[in-house]
Amino acid sequence: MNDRHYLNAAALLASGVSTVATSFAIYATSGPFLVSSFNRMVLEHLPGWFVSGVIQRFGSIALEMSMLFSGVLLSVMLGAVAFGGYAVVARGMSSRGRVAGGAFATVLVFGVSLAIVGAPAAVAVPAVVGGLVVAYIGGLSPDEDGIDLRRRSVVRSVGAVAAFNAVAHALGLLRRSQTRRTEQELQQRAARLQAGHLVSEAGNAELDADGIKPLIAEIGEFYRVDINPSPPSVDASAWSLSVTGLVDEELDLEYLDLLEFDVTHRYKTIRCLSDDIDGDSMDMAVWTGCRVGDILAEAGPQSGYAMLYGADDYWYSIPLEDLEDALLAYGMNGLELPQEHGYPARLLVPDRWGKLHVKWIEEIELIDDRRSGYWEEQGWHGMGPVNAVTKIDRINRPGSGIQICGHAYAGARGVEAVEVSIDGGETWDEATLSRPLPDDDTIRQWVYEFQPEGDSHEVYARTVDGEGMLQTEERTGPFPDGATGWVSRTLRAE
Ligand SMILES: Nc1nc2c(c(=O)[nH]1)N[C@H]1C(S)=C(S)[C@@H](COP(=O)(O)O)O[C@H]1N2
Ligand SMILES: [Mo]
Repeated sequence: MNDRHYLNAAALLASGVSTVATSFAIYATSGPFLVSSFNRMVLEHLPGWFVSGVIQRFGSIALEMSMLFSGVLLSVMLGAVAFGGYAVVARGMSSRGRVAGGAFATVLVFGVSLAIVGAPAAVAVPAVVGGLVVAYIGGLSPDEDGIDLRRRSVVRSVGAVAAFNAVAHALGLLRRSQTRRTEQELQQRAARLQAGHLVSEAGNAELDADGIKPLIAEIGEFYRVDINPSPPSVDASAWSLSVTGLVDEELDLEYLDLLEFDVTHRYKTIRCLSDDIDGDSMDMAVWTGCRVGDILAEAGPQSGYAMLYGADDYWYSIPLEDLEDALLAYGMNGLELPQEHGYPARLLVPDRWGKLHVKWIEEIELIDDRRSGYWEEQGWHGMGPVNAVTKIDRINRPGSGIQICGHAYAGARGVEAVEVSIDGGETWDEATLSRPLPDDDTIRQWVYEFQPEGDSHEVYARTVDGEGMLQTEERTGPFPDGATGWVSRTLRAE
């Protein structure tokens, strides 16, 4: 290696490290930090059993190690991108070439970082720093007899970059310690990673058909129902969940206290009572949290009913037996529970309509007797299991055939079969289903293909649940008990 090569290698490494250090200085180890996002990507590409195994075996150390590994790998990658871009443009080493090279390197680093983090504002400053550093050091030229470390330009450049990195790392560390980074937070992050794997596993269970609804809804796609136009913003550090009323001992649990209970991940669908047969108010996600039964056991309930209160003045009463196996969720699809879906924590009640899944939950009060709930006051019913529903997502016409695809849900009973009739209900045939997921309360996708005959087909689809019950034929609207009936379409032969 000659001195030119040393300088190039130095430019590459210094640029990559400086980009990452800048991101660290700004975001510490929070979400938009480049290495946090990159580490997630790396771990997602490793097999789930491997990552879960390592995390279970080595706990938080495994996570620190993977962050370190990802940090080094990412620094080298971003440095190579920056240097590559710089070198292509700044060939002649004229000062204009250096500026153009640095600018091009910035654009490339910005693009790659954006692909990793997904938020332009979070990567702009680190990318500019990466471009500046590569132009700064890459623009140095070795003397004829090698790099003279006493030469002022070299000393100045290397010294400035080193000083910058020292300050950036110090800032990042300081901010990290200020953000109350405890063992529990690391545990929580490990839990999120495991949930991320469950999201990928659901992807593997899916059917392959154009326009079919994915099993797991992305957070931005997940339907929302709120009694207010905008969700309450609850500060997790000031928040607590209190368990009050008829209990042996009242509890007041802070956010981090929740992490002391065993972590549970669950695939679960939420369906709104107002969801029509052809409606859109039903989605599934992977939820992370703790069992409400574990919390209740600490409080020692002395009655059979509870009142649930959300921070938005939303309230419901519920029999205690429904609450035992409910989940107090603080994570969704491997991420922190989003504000819209109830941050810091929400309830998820097995086999019940969405309205009972109180978001922004603040208090569980044990009471003597059943009382009503927010939507009951408006005349709605539906305190029992959710109705089965079969939905059509898309009709495809591959070649001369017709392909119908959709998804189906039957609460905790599960979807055993989806039956399709193409002759107005005379005869029925079974659709192909996506692989079942391990939990109750999960959606299955379905696909049915046939060759059209005659002018048109009256198509019906219906679900048989895990207890062998056929979905109700009678068509009713959602109010007040939830919609029933078979979905139908009239398809013309083309
Ligand atoms: N605190 C609170 N919880 C709530 C609601 C609400 O308005 N406030 N809406 C309920 C209704 S009717 C449904 S269907 C679900 C919807 O949950 P999502 O918005 O996360 O999809 O939340 C339930 N929990
Ligand atoms: Mo709802």
